Amino acid sequence: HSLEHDLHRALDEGALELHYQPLVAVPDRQILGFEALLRWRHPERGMIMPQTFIPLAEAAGLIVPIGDWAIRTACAELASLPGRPKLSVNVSPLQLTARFPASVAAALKAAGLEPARLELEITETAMLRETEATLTVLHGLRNLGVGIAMDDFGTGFSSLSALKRFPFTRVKIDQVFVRNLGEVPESASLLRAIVELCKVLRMATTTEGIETEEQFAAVAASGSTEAQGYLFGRPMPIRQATLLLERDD
Ligand code: G
Ligand code: G
Ligand code: MN
Ligand code: NA
Repeated sequence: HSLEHDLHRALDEGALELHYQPLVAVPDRQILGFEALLRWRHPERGMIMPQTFIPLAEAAGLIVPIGDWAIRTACAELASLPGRPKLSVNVSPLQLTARFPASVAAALKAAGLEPARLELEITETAMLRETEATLTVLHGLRNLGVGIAMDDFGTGFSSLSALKRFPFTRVKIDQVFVRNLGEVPESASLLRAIVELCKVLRMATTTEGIETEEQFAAVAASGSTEAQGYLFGRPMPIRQATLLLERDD
């Protein structure tokens, strides 16, 4: 069988699950919330990562039902955690159909999650087009009170002009900037400049991919107020995320 064939059944068979990676405050490391990340527990091939199956889901017309499932499940699982953590969920540009804001509103209502606790992450790709329809959907989400983050900022397609054209409330600064800190001399200044730019545009920042204390110190110096990376926690099942939160208070 092809992986795509199996993916058609994965949702019905309960083979998809979400792992949660902590988002922490800079510099005190308090847990602010979690990013939900999809995993596919394949009966024969073991755990399959989203980089493999999200493109298949997009090509097979399955990204809308899978994406809806991820948002509903993440809202429901997170609503039961103590301390009102926030929740970030990745969204493919193909999910931004006219019915999407109503579907997000229904997920929030069913879970009893306040809209301000939810943020949707979108990578600016060739698929994220600045059409009237896309902008209407994004403004519809903003009107619900949901945040919208530009994911993987600084890679591939992302551009400064996109930051102004789309109603983003947050920028997630790609791991590549943190990776370069030890190697590329101007990288600390570059990180600071991006954070400064986001402040001018009144957008919050999250710096991704922090693995070491040295990297964390540079992120703190940059003025970025939120961080994510293996230093604080890997993506983990909801039960572990709950334990981490209980330990954090
Ligand atoms: O943990 P990691 O390998 O989990 O995730 C890799 C990438 O897969 C993320 O950067 C994200 O863009 C994508 N991804 C993870 N979960 C989802 C999801 O629920 N929906 C979409 N559209 N993409 C996801
Ligand atoms: O949505 P996005 O592409 O930003 O998803 C985050 C991806 O980055 C996930 O695949 C997640 O597992 C991965 N990730 C998160 N923190 C770290 C880190 O500190 N180091 C590395 N190498 N990967 C990370
Ligand atoms: Mn993301
Ligand atoms: Na991403």
